[in-house]
Amino acid sequence: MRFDVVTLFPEMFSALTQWGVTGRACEQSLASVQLWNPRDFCRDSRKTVDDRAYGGGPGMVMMAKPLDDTVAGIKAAHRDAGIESGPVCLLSPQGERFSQKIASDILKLGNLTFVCGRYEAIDQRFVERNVDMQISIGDFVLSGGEIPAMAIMDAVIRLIPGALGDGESAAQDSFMNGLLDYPHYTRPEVYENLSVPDVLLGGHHAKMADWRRQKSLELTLRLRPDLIESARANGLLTREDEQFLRSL
Ligand code: 4G3
Repeated sequence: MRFDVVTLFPEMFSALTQWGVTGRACEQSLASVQLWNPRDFCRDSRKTVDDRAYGGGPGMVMMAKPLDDTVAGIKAAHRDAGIESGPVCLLSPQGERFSQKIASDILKLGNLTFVCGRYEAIDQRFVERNVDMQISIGDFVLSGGEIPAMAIMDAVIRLIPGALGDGESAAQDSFMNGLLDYPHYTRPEVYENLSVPDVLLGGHHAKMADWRRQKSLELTLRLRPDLIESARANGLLTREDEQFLRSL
């Protein structure tokens, strides 16, 4: 999976590329994150990337030209590398809400370019000429698109076969089955008067699997009933699941 990222703050991405599961995936070349700074595509000596908004108002707007030239540079690099350019995605509160489904769709693309906005906004003519899709990670405003881009890349990289080590499995993750995760415990057996549920100590594997499934269903029904509806619509609930849900 190759990501190209347009950002005024490329150093931020070491949080993704240098640490943990995502860092290892980059090291093993399962994922590659190429960083592109629009300042490097400026022709003026001041390296200007922003200007005041037409119509007035507070805050600056990112200029179309440096961003346009950066995306053109990325597409030229793809051509040189013999890679098919994937879509250009703007991180924006106006975008489609990110989800596990979108993460797996991005993985199938194989290549995606993220544009991370800074300042108040981006010139609309850059958006019209270059942006194929807009994604939001939630209904809130951040100071830039870098953290949303990293959140999305993390979710996608975890899905690359081999990115998770032995004992970690994306298939077991919460949401891969459309439900919330069940509770987890480790040693000690009693902590501050709170015991690990007996069923997890008994070593009866079918019973433990049933308990975990039921806890997932119970928590999801209580906290996110909308996910139960979707799981049902997607055929992810068995007759046993439905019977258990009716018993609650
Ligand atoms: C405004 C994404 C702000 C326009 C980006 C980019 C939140 C999200 C920004 C724009 C962002 C999100 C940068 N804040 N909810 N800030 O995913 O194109």
